[in-house]
Amino acid sequence: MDRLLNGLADDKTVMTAWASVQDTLYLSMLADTDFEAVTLDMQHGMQTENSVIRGIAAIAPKGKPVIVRIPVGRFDFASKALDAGAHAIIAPMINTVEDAKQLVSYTKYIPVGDRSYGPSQAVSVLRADREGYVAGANKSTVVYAMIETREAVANAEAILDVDGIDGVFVGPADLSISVRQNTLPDPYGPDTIGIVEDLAKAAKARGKLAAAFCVTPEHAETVHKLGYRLMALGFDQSYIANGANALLGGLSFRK
Ligand code: 3PY
Ligand code: MG
Repeated sequence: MDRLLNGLADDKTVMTAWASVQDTLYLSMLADTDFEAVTLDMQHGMQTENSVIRGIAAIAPKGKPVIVRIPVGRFDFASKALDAGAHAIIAPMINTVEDAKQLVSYTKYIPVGDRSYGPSQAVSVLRADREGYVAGANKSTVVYAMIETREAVANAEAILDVDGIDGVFVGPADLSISVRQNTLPDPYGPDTIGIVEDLAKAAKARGKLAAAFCVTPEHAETVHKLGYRLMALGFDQSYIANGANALLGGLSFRK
């Protein structure tokens, strides 16, 4: 049950794929790569409620944890994604303690939150036992608050102090847009890298997790050095284009 937490234990890292494409055949192929987890992105990616439920059912039997990034404020679906067998929720734009408490109320069972009971699909796809799933779910399912605005940065320590928030997830594009008040993102640029560093320290000081979205391997190297241990790297288009172009680029007769 602790598939994601086992991967993160003892300061180990988990690299997650980031999937926008809905097709279950594609998602099951993605689960066969060396990524340790697969994230289904509903906020900017094209995942829908239906594709997330079917995607989890395609990936979970392969033993890889599925993470779901919900659309802004869709805490009801966070609950349902856990019921479908997701191991973690990434909630975008958690800007206040109130946002964080609402998120927790939908995603953690009592006494931490008010998650409603109905884990049949989760126990089926995870091959789990019902009582064990429910007893362990508050620990085995991980809730990340995305910190990606100036307001969220100001409230980050208080958000991390909310019982049931397991960690922060940095959205470097929105964070840079908000901090710089410039619509052109500058992920992990000079205006935000100090904030990114402080967020990891604040999480660590509370025994919580630090995670981040990375477009390039250089981003992942940077945040890994700052203490981040769950990192999303790339997205479908880069997997397909980089893979295809690397194969073609290796052909001497095309040079
Ligand atoms: C951001 O960089 O703002 C994200 O949300 C990553 O997807
Ligand atoms: Mg964002």
